[in-house]
Amino acid sequence: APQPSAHVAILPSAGMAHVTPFLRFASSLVSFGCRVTLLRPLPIVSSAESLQFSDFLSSHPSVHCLDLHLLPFDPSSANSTDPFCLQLESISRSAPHLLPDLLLPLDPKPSALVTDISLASSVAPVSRARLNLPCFILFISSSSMLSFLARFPNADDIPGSPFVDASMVPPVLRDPNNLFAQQFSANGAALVATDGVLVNTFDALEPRALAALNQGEVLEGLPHVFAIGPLKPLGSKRARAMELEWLDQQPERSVVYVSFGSRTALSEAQIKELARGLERSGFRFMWVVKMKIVDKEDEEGLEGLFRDGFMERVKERGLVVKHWVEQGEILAHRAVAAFMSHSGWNSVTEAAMHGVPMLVWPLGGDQRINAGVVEASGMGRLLKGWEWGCGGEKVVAGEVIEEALREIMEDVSVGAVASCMKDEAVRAVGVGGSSRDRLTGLIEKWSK
Ligand code: BUP
Repeated sequence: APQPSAHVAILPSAGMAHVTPFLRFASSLVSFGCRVTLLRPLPIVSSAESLQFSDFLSSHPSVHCLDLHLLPFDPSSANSTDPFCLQLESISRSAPHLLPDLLLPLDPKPSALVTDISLASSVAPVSRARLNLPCFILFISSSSMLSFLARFPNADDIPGSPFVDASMVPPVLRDPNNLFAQQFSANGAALVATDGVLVNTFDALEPRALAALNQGEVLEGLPHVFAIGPLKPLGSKRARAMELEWLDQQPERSVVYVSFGSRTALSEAQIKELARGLERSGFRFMWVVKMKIVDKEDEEGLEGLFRDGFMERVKERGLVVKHWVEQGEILAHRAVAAFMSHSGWNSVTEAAMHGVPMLVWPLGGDQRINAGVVEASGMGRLLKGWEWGCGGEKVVAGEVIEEALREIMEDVSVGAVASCMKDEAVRAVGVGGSSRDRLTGLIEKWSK
């Protein structure tokens, strides 16, 4: 077959959940012979993101990186204190001014611009009008979330996603004055002005939502939705970490992996109850504790947090860490039996890819809808009694957590579904697989 000559410009936004799938996508494009120009917004909020960009660039020397130096932005002019939300606003305001100077001189010219949904309303119009480039969205959440976004603010009766209802709308989206709610609404409205939406999902995980989106049932005029996932993790060149060595010592399928993602910290009271639940359950566990939203500020040691001897009492069967771990490799490890997660979409796709059943505990944003996808697929369960605020101002008792852990560890049916999901995920991205064929089809289109 002739080598593709597609040249794709990629503009991610802020936060690990956004940057990770973009770099995975860029890596796939490179593996199919595409030329990739990566636009990197600077400065970067978290250390984890900086490190991920630099690791990616050193392992993908053919990728051309252009820095997008964000224009000065007064955070007090935006109604939010969330550092990631503010960064996103800053990228969104700067990108339309900076993109023409960065992209127009490129030779060969890119054939498409792929950007994040959080930048759709600012970037899509510029892409078409000033850059003369088709603009695609790489949607970093579930197809059900895409359907919700397309119909926002209406959350009831979404075709293909019958489990979604108004109670799943995160509190932040119920306040029309909130910056995030305003960004969300503008970006949803911009979907129809894009040339296609690529989603990090696969047919077997969200069959009904994908069908409804592409049959025009969700929103008239919506461009085509391409399920191209699960996007393959980049892999690490670093030395094998201590947590993997620890897992090597544990019996097959015996460990609960606990992590609530890179953005949200549980309250201190909740961290203590979670410790109690894990201890009471008697299961082996690996827990990534996060106490501050931005990693650079997370300096308090674990000793200061657990002063009651918890660490000492569980040291034979529990590993508690506060640093960044290679989650992909942990979920792939034979010792891991279940994943207690906030149901960030990357985490869900990684669990699906490795056939790990999930106990989901949403904390914000798209996570409750993603948790609905997990439940509907059969590969996991929602924490019993869950409601918005659990983990923050509402503290879930250790006994409830203990019970939920027992249920997920002993549920044979979720285990069986998760294991089928793994086979389906492997099939989707393998030769002749649905996700792979869609991506190569797009590359072919971009090569013309
Ligand atoms: Br924490 C952590 N190691 O220690 P999500 C996360 N990750 O590899 P998020 C690690 O970051 P939102 C760690 O594998 C996933 O690819 C993890 O993305 C990786 O949640 C990514 O799961 C996290 O989508 O974002 O970042 O909390 O709240 O927006 O869903």
